[in-house]
Amino acid sequence: MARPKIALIGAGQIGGTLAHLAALKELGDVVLFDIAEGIPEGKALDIAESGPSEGFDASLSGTQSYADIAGADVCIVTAGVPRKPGMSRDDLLGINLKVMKSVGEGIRDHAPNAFVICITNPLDAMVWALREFSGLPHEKVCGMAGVLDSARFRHFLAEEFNVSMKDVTAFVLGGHGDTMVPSVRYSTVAGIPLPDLVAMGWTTQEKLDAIVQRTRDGGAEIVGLLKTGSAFYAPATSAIEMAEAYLKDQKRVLPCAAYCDGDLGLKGMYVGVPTVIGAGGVERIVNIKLNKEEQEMFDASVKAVQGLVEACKGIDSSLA
Ligand code: A3D
Repeated sequence: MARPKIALIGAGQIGGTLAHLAALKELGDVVLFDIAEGIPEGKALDIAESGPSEGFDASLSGTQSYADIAGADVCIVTAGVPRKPGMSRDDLLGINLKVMKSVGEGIRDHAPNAFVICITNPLDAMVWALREFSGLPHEKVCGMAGVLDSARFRHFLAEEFNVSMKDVTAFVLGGHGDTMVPSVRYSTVAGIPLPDLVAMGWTTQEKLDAIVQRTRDGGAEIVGLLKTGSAFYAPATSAIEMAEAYLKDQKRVLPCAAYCDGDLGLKGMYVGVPTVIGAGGVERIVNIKLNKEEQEMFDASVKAVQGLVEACKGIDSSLA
């Protein structure tokens, strides 16, 4: 059987890291696409030259032509611009919406059977627009944010409790923005929910609140440190986890920006929810019950995403 084909649209910081990880994990052959001439070709060659030392079998190439992504099984989209210190993700909307149009049309014309994972910000609105421009089935287009936000939450919790992060589960709901909802009640250490751990004296409510806020600000913390761009190692790792779940039909339960139509009380929109990812793409949305406080936070997050989607419709009349 031929190796799967993985198309990476955008060969910047995240795109290059995605290519490296996909090759190291032998997930398939990688095509890096970017409008910047030389960058995808250079990164592809550089990573390919690490193959003999690492001992992976994967071919890597770079291109400026959508024809070269033909037949891709997975497309991961990072094309666009990242934020700089002082910018919010929402400030990127106008410029990245135009990018989603060309990318969506490129995928529609050359890789209509792919499982598409969008990473470009502002995430929830961009994945919605990308789906509209591409016309692919909703279950085959999703956005990466929840896996990353949850990984940040898990990392901070593992540090606080001084336990292995393998034993910490957590998930984050809602839009990938300042209104995201790290779920305390559904996050655990070895199955013990965080509120129980507070009652057991493992941490205090104040410390837990601070970790929740640090998770919400996790992207900005890294932007503030790097100054020239945003996080890329953990975002790439998170998207690879999703791509692997699809390619290997793992049926992983992962939070991602998925199309909700009747799920969690939502009608026809993309937002971060727990999902099952397998060979069918987003095969299922886990319709968890929220308590009053969680529901209020989730509603505020949904409203923020809806505002961005409306802004997209205002900019591009074909989306209205
Ligand atoms: P960067 O290193 O700038 O790479 C973006 C690449 O996109 C550049 O190489 C550009 O040349 C290329 N590009 C621009 N326009 C086009 C186009 N029309 N077609 C193809 N390629 C194009 O950015 P990055 O890799 O650090 O980040 C990429 C995106 O991911 C940004 O929008 C970030 O805000 C976003 N991001 C999202 C998360 C989430 O958790 C959702 C996390 C981190 C970054």
